[in-house]
Amino acid sequence: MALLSFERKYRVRGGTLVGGDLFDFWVGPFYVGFFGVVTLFFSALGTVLIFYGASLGNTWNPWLISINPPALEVGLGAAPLAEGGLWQIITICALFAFIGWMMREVEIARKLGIGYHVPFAFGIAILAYVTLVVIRPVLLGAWGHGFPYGIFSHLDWVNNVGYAYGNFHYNPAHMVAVTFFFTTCFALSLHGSLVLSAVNPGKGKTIATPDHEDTYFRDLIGYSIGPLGIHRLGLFLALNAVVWSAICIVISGTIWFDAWSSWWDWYAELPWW
Ligand code: BCL
Ligand code: BCL
Ligand code: BPH
Repeated sequence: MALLSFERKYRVRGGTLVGGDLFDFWVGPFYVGFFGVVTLFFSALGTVLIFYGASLGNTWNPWLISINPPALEVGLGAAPLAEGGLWQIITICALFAFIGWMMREVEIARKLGIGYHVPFAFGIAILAYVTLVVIRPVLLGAWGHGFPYGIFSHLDWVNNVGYAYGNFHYNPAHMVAVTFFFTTCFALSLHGSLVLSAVNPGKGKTIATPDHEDTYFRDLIGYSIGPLGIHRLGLFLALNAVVWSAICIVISGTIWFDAWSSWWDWYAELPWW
């Protein structure tokens, strides 16, 4: 990979949050740092435990392997390894691996002197995971409400939890989240295609400028959000998609217990119909 022109100046010590100079080095293209070591350790441990859990189960079929959370009766206590304890330890490993990864992003941003936007955005993804396996289970009083770690089994969990509230599509926060996901794809498809149309015109032709890009959308729909604005909009849409996802699941079973379709009764009961 091509070296950045300023890499010699950039690849110097400093900017770390923890560990001082100790892990302040690169391995090939990868920055290590204290948090790189943290991530590596917990990723490896978590993955090994998944394989150990698989060896206790009855299949090596990758689609079917599943590490299940404890039974609901265990509540918020610790479970024996083979009966949900592995899931609990793997969850802790995953949390440290994800947060370590985010902190490593922070250290890289500090070294480069750029903003913390990427780790912040990843933090929102972590928040969604924490909502699913920590916040909601704690509010409901049992780790058994977390989702199982298996390719197919976690789909069963989504399906079963969905139908526990009737038609989950009626969950208003789920509606907002789904709409944000669709809108994120819409925005990225416009942005990706517009940039390529201007800066990848084909051999021998000159590339166009941001002015061309702005003019394209002004001609088409009367408005262009601009080169900086599109990235703000994109980030806003993507983060909202996940924040509303976290909201839609955390309110299910904690403040709404019924079928989500009956949440809309207030609407049918408005006095003017
Ligand atoms: Mg899921 C699907 C992982 C939470 C609902 N889900 C997927 C698959 C992948 C996965 C196996 C493709 C995802 C993808 O491309 O994302 N899900 C996954 C993980 C978590 C998770 C790792 C997590 O929180 C730690 N999923 C959840 C929660 C639900 C949920 C519980 C709401 C978000 N998920 C669904 C539904 C579907 C999936 C519904 C699908 O239809 C789809 C599928 O086909 O399932 C069979 C975008 C991210 C990327 C493109 C980046 C690359 C990510 C890679 C592909 C992840 C590989 C995970 C690996 C197999 C897990 C083991 C880790 C190792 C031990 C290290
Ligand atoms: Mg729904 C949730 C869309 C139908 C029940 N549903 C969601 C949301 C999303 C969505 C808004 C999941 C995204 C998310 O949370 O990401 N649902 C959606 C759509 C339809 C739909 C578009 C549709 O029909 C067109 N849902 C239904 C039907 C119900 C239903 C009606 C089932 C019958 N739906 C549920 C339930 C849930 C959802 C139940 C949820 O719990 C879920 C939700 O809101 O969860 C919060 C968030 C992202 C994550 C959690 C991923 C976190 C990733 C972590 C931090 C990093 C992983 C790293 C990985 C291990 C590394 C791998 C190794 C490397 C690759 C090397
Ligand atoms: O580095 C990255 O990207 C290149 C970071 C990342 C991000 C980032 C990063 O900077 C950002 C900004 C986002 N994700 C954003 C978002 C969206 C908006 C907030 C949101 C929709 C989303 N990410 C979703 C997802 C999903 C979904 C929808 O399911 C997945 C699967 C991911 N993101 C995945 C990832 C990784 C590719 C990467 C990332 N998002 C973070 C890599 C990382 O944390 O590495 C350290 C950890 C490991 C290498 C492995 C840990 C292993 C565990 C210890 C054991 C496994 C436990 C797990 C719970 C089992 C699950 C089994 C499944 C089958 C269910």
